[in-house]
Amino acid sequence: DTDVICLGESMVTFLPSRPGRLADVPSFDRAIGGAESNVACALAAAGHRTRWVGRVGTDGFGDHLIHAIAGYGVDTSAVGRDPERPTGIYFRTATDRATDAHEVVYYRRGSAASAMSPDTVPAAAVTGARVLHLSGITPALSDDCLALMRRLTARGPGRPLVSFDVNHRPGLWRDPAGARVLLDLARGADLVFVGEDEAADAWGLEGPAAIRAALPEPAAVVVKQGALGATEFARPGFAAPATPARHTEAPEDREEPGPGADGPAVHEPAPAVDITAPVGAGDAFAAGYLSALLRSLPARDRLRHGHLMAAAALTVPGDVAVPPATAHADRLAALPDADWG
Ligand code: KDG
Repeated sequence: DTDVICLGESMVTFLPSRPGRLADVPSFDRAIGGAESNVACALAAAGHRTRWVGRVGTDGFGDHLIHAIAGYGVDTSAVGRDPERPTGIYFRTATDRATDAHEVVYYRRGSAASAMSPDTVPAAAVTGARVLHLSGITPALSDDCLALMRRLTARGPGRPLVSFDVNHRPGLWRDPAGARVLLDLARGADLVFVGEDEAADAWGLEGPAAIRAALPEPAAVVVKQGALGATEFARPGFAAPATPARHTEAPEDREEPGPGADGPAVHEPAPAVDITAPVGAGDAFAAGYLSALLRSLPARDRLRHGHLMAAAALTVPGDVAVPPATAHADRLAALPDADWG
């Protein structure tokens, strides 16, 4: 049985050997990226049974991704191989410490993952977990990927808890209605992660309360506020199902949260860290939060575990960070408010 299934495109990532503009960097080191597999790797490293569902070419980059992600303990048996299309790759520059900016160039148009669809991703691959984690990158990849996302976020009996990280990537959307599509998909999820800045850019929504008001359907919405911390809005009793959902039968332990009033919003500040590279921090936050949710921890601890995993990702150059040992993270998350942050 699986705790979490993460579905999305993973890419071989090329990290610059030194700072500077992309035009000037002479060489790159190979690493792995992909928002959803980053979440899967961090969750598996934290001890959760995790599957990554994606699609790669039959090229060496595809071999490497599967090997590297499986190396974190992630089940890669449902990853599709496409002999016609290449594995996506991307290059980026180092983060400029003064401006926080970095350049990213993707080579993923027409990639193997862009051919994910309701036909190429078997239902069995995305069935049988407590949580299904998705992101707003996938629907930007192709019409087929959007159709798959619509299917996976359609409400119905017996589905797992659907977690959705908005991950608005304006550069990937060819459709000007992309931001609107993301709002619709988010409304189909049970748990949404979104950045406060991201919601302002994509939807013109200002502040956590306005974001929650625009997303009333999910049982929980987590607004990430950068260095300030994060705020969770959730219906009373929000929890992950105790056992995997089967699409054929409604899980007995799962109460479908109906629309209703939230419990009190919970805000947790983020601990201060010296940032090496911000890429992957949002994925790590989601992994820390989901890990705590799977362990039935309360809102404060869910947010703190999110912050702790994000801190680990912020302080390494690559997209995936090895999370702190759970026992250590538990000790930090239990600190009194005065000592936290
Ligand atoms: O969140 C980190 C991801 O952005 C990175 O790993 C690459 O998935 C990626 C993307 O599409 O930008």
